[in-house]
Amino acid sequence: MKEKLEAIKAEALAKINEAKDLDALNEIKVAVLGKKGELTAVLKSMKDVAPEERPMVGQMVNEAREAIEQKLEEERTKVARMLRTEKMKRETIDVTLPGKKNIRGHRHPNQIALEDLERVFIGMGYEVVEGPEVEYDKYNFELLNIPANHPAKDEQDTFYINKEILLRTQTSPVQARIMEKGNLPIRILSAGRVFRADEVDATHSPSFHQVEGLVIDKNITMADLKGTLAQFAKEFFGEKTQVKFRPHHFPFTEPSAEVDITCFKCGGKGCRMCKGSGWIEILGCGMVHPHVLEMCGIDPNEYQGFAFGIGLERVTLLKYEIDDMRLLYENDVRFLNQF
Ligand code: 2NL
Repeated sequence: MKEKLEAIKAEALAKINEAKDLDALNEIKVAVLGKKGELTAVLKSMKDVAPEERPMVGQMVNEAREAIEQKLEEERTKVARMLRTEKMKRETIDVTLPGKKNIRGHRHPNQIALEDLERVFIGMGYEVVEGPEVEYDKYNFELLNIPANHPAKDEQDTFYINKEILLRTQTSPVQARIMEKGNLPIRILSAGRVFRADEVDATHSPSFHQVEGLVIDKNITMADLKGTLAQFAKEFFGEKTQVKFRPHHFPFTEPSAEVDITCFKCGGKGCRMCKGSGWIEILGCGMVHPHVLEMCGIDPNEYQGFAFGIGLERVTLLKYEIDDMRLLYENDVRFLNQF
């Protein structure tokens, strides 16, 4: 009996020493001290022990139990401490590591150019207006004197939703709506996205942006248009910038002109920027066609007006000397962060 107890005790203590985690310790406890445990079995067999030896055997069982329990407790503490140390090691924060940078948002170069444009015209008393990108044929074409057989109305050039409804090809419909409302005089800048069924290349996109100006008042002449755009060119491209008006044709203006500015890179001497000519085309403009005024409910004998249209992307590409419009639509932060 004595040897058996010694053997149980020795084996239990050895197993406890080898145990690697709390589960293993618990298993040993159950196997030795549990209801069906080895030591418990010895206690149960006390009835086979001679009565005079029972106290002695009992004491030995108790000693073995205490020794095992004590060892279990020691090991439990050791294992728990070890697990904790490992956990702390795993969760250590290296405060000397460089921090993660937050990537900041960035104004798109188109947006920067737009706000620069708007600032100039707001300074001259213009109000910035916006309108729907999905428009009626009436506002996009009809009221702007673009007849049914005009090539711009071809399905090759315009995205139609149905016969009457389309994606606006210019921002003028916003202005036509305002003229139709009849609150005169008018001095507005209409800016926004426009759509044309173009193939993508370095200078074309099916969706781009236009900024259009419209002034309607009594006694407005071509001189007002020229003075306004000359002032705009100086404020936007630099004090030395000169403008040149070349006769042109638009259905919605008469007379019409295209405006060139002296090259802001070379000052007019001729360089790569202006392709050697010293001039850069910047916008289209003209006196609002009397028929357009009439169709929008304004009496052309009483009121006149001028209008101009600027391609925003074109201005952005010029301003930042970017040679491919597609870069403006890719939203690559490595590109955007440069402006
Ligand atoms: C261009 C030419 C232009 C207009 C836009 C306009 C608007 C109304 C009435 C008359 Cl409501 N005209 N806008 C006039 C002339 C030229 O844009 O080449 N844009 C990029």
